[in-house]
Amino acid sequence: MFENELRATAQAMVVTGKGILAADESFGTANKRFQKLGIPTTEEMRRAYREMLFTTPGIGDFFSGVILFDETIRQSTADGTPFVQLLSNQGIIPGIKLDAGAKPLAKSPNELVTEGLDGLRDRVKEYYELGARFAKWRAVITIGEGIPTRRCIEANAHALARYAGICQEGGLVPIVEPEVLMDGDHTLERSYAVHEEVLKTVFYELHRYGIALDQMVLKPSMVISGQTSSQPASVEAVAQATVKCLLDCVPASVPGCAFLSGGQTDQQATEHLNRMNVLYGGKLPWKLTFSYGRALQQAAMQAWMGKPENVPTAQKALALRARCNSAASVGKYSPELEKVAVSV
Ligand code: 5MM
Repeated sequence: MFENELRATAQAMVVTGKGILAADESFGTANKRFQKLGIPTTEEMRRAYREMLFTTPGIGDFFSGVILFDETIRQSTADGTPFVQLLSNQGIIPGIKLDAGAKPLAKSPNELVTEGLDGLRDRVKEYYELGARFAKWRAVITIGEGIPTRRCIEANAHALARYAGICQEGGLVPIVEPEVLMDGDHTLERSYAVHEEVLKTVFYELHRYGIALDQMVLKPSMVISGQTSSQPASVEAVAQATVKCLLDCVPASVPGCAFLSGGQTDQQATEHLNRMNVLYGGKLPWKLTFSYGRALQQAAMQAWMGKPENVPTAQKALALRARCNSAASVGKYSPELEKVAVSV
């Protein structure tokens, strides 16, 4: 019923030169980030923060979509414009986080499974009526001694596929996000092996559940050495390994891969994406773009600090990251771009 609309939305989400802002931090994550900076953890502060982000002049040139949290999709600017309308007016597609978070997987110490399938059909219907046109579900895979287990990979892939099916039935393009964490001291090769197993399992489950691959977007992590690895991989190695792994695992009918940043520094996330597009842009079956949370927002949040007088500086910080990542999504980023002032 929604097929044409879903196909068009998925294409628009990965349109050339644009990416997705992940602003769907749940209460726990948003409050943790505020607390670190001494920002009060109130509903009004979370609203004011998102208003600062979404009213940044020019973001419609760089963002195709914004992922919202349940609280945020119901909020408005101080002068009463609903956020959904504010984004749509700028040509930005509103999306919604649908998972209920990653919880401990029974009988699998240190592994997580993402919950949120109960009642999902009704929630999809409500969010569609509220104006969302795509959704996100994040599965978390940890690399460590003896993990990830097949049990963990399969449980998460199964949930991703069931979520994606309910989304497509209800008119929301599913972002399928299997995140392999960067935490740990693993090598690039180990990251590759885990990504390959996870992505192959996810696409097997998507197939089993009848998911239309041209009506979804993949949000993968990059194939990268662990944060405490003694052999940190170069930008070139990360770009090559990530694209090779995606070519091995992601069917050509998927319109695009919009990466998460996963704890990389702002500039690392930009450089890795840029290098992939420099090396392979135009030769791949799908677009490679960004769907960053921290790597787009952290400089802006640090500049904002919860103070209205800091809004212009914070918006400049967001606009700078948006512009750099937009350039990276077409292989046109260079570190000099970091120094070119943005006008907001
Ligand atoms: C991995 O997190 C997603 C991408 O963000 P990064 O680029 O910072 O890695 C992000 O969309 C995440 O799912 C949201 O921030 C929501 O997080 P919580 O912890 O609230 O589910």
